[in-house]
Amino acid sequence: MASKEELLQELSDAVISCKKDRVIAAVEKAKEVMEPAEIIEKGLAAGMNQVGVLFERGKLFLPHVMIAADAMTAGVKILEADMPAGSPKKTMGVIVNGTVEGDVHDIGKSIVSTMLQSAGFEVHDIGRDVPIKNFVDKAKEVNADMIGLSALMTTTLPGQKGVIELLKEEGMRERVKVMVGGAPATQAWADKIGADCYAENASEAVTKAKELLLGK
Ligand code: B12
Repeated sequence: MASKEELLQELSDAVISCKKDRVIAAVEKAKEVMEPAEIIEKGLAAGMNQVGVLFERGKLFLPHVMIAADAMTAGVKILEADMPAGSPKKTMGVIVNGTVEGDVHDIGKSIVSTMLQSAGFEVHDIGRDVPIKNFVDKAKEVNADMIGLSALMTTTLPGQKGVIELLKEEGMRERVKVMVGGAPATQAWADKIGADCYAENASEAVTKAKELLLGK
């Protein structure tokens, strides 16, 4: 029987190989002994980060990244089916989540949505490349308690600030909390733009959302 470390390595290697079948096989094996969050964050996402490094160094090209992303998404889908569907309760909190304008990266954002949902929050995932105004409009429509903003590029980070500014203009900032995330976001950035919190990954997003919205 493979150790946990070996299984995590297998998951990561499978994503780097860009082979969907390999990712699916590794996920099926790992889910016997690990929780979905651990498989995603320590296995699949670790591989995806490595893909990013290889891309940056010119060792992998964009089509590889796209195929690797597709393979990772297939792995996450299997795990989603295993996660408690969570009967979303308005009492836990209503969250609008999306990736900001100009940014099509949505794997991490979608994992955050799934995990928040399975923790019991009512989540409205409004997709990727979402204009600032749409976040605020959706928050009004569903009477949101919090907006989650994902940005994966330094060039799209300012969109997070834009949403906070529009919330202020609309007189909604006191009522709607803002959580930011995505690889280039940091706690310092969150403080700078006046977000309520920053979370590094999906598990932390759940913990912080509970702290912010439920006080625990
Ligand atoms: C996969 C990928 C793609 C895929 C995206 C597929 C998809 N459907 O998402 C494709 C191939 C389409 C792509 C395209 C591009 N990409 Co790209 N991509 C990546 C890559 C390799 C991995 C991202 C990923 O999915 N990681 C795995 C997930 C699980 O992690 P994550 O997204 O970070 O999410 C976790 C946390 O950040 C956090 N989180 C995420 N969102 C949120 C939200 C909230 C509210 C919270 C609390 C937390 C949170 O929780 C998540 C789960 O734990 C990164 C490299 C990297 N290391 O990030 C580059 C990267 C982001 N891409 C990059 C670039 C440049 C591009 C392109 C411009 C390339 C090009 N020349 O065309 C285009 C962008 C097009 C656009 N307008 O958006 C650069 C960005 C550089 C920068 N300026 O900052 C990176 C960093 C690669 C690099 N090193 O150069 N890309």
